Amino acid sequence: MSESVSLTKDGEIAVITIDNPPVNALSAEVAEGIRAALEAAQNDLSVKAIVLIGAGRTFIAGADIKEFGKITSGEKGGPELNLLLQNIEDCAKPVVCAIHGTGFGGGLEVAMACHYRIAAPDAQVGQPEVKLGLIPGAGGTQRLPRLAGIAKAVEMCALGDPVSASEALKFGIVDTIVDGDLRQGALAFAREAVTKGQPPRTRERSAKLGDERSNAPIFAAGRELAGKKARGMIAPLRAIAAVEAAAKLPFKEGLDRETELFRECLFSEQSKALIHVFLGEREVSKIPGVSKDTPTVEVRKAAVVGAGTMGSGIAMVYANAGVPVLLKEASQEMLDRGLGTIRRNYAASAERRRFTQEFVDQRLELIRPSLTYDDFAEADIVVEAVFENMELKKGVFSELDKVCKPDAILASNTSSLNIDEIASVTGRPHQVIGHHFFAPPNVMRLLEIVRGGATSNEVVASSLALARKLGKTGVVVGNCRGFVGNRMYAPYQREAQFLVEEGATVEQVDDALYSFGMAMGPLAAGDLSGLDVGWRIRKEYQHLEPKGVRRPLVADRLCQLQRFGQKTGAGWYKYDPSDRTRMPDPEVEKIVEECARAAGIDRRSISDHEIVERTIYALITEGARILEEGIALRAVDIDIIYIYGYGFPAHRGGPMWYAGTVGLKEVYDRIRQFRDQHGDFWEPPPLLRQLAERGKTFDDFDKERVLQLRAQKH
Ligand code: 3H9
Repeated sequence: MSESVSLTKDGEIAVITIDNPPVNALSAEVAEGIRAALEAAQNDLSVKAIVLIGAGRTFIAGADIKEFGKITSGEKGGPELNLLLQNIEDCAKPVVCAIHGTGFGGGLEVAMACHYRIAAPDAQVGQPEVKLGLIPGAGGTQRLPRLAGIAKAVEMCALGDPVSASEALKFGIVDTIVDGDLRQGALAFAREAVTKGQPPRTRERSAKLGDERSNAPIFAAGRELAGKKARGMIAPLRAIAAVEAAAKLPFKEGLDRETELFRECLFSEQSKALIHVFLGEREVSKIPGVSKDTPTVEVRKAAVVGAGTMGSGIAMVYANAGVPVLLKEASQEMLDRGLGTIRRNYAASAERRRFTQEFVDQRLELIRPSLTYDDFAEADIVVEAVFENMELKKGVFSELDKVCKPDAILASNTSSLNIDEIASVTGRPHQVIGHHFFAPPNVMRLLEIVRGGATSNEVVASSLALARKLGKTGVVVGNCRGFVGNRMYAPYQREAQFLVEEGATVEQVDDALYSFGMAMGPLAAGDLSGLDVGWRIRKEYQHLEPKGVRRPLVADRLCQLQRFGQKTGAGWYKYDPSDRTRMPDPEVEKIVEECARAAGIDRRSISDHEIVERTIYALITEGARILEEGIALRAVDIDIIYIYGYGFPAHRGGPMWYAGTVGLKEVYDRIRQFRDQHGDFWEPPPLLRQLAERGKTFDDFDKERVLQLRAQKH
């Protein structure tokens, strides 16, 4: 057949097996292999029924994502999947699809074109295309409503979340669940199917398609939900339009409409950005010196020092992954406060039905409070999460050095301090690493893994494996002030504040960036995390600041007035004490005007466009410096950090990818204008100049980097 598709026989049943590791992606070659195998099975008179099954860990997990770029660049045409699926559906012999692992995207579409579907108990099916900025493009929006009904199809196609085998059975997506050997189950099912006569064709079903009156509220609710859950994204709305076509048009016309909408999405900037994010999320775990064979420490027990907001949240992250964790504080009062926060967070999750009460009780049992370092010798990892102060952290690490076992990982949750300096107080700097979690740690996906000068490859590999176990995306970065995330955040915040001093209102800055797609505007985000945190860090680093350089004035002024943000009821905004509703504060406007007057700034009217350029280009400028210095390995590492740690919109691909969509030359020219207008912060880094002048993007930089890394390996 082909290398990835084989045809075998078991008596009168032909078995088509797809074997395209790691996830049996439906590449053009696999599609051609299935077509040829089907044709051979149809022509074989001794064959009475056909089973389609995947080898390895999963059935087809979707079309081959890596082929999309070739299609949009015109290098390759798309596989003719609709024709293949029609051939399967038209087959006169019953075709039984056996699903295990993840029958996703094109995989579910193939399955729905088969006459029968059986699933392993732990299988999942779904149409996750929207997460890649696409819609199902091989009949998923037309066949799924015919099997599962309009409401379920809208939910699955517009939100992209998978359903379990049992839910798939309940909604008629699969016909039965097979315990035990799936292949044997499929063979038995196929033999039975032979006796049933004309096999059912999904495209001919219409009983679940509803009518205009019953469907209208479903589409309206779907659009509203998609607008909230996937703000700014086109694909979910196009997916609903395609399901709407299934309800209104004959199958063939619905399929044509789906193809039209699929192509619109495929060629969109959003889809290219989201595919970059999908592949990037996997790329970031590829680190020179770290391979599958690098030995790792298996984390069975953990300990956290410090039960503040971060420490308590980190303890929850470990407990949620089933790892027993010691939580140490200096005083009973602080420990009780931390445990109180944990209990409240779990209670809220149980209330929202995110966790069951039983799960919550089990997790709470895993968190053991402590006032001493007793039992720390048992921990495979310790995460220090005390106040952001070097002396304090050094004190903790010299204690840890005394009490922890030699191969324990000693991690600091510092968000900006020098890891090498922290490690220097221990006799084992190779075991020390930064594990920078983001607030709230039990919610945010990012773990910035900070590699010190002496950190061993084993500790880096263990940290990456641990991130996966904890459900986090780990990105390895180098050691510098603020690492990648906070180092870039400083100029972003600086520009947001300068814009306010120069004439924009606080709300205008936040609204402009929210409309751009950020989860929250920078000033509202400052109020949420607490303005005192940055104030303390600024004071700690004051001696390093160059003299005579413009610095934001308002935040320090707010802190001097004890306006630390939401927790004190006032910061950049004021907050309703009953429900923390945010309100503009004329007091702040007065403070801003005073600061601007004192600094001799002529306030002016500022456009939303300038707000986005000044803040986002500040991220890009610092990101380019970080890349140049090798603090981040690839531009995509920065993109992933910003999407999962700072609420950058995934459909814009991260700041470095976004720069390429604007055009690096355009960004570079604008940055030079900003330098002329606003000073040397904006001096464009040489890397940015070189790429811009050569007509390249940061993605081109990454491609070269990946090739260099591969060459080093061989
Ligand atoms: C689609 O189907 C469109 C259709 O409607 C038809 C249109 C005409 N293609 O995630 P992992 C790679 S759109 C190519 O680490 P896990 C992945 O990059 C598609 N490669 O494993 C990685 O490579 P590497 C709809 C793929 O066990 C390796 O496999 N489908 C694909 O944690 C392992 O991946 C989806 O969106 C692919 N489709 O999770 C499903 N999928 O080792 C996307 C994975 O080089 N995939 N790879 O880094 C997933 O959600 C997860 O990969 C899955 C496995 C849950 C399947």
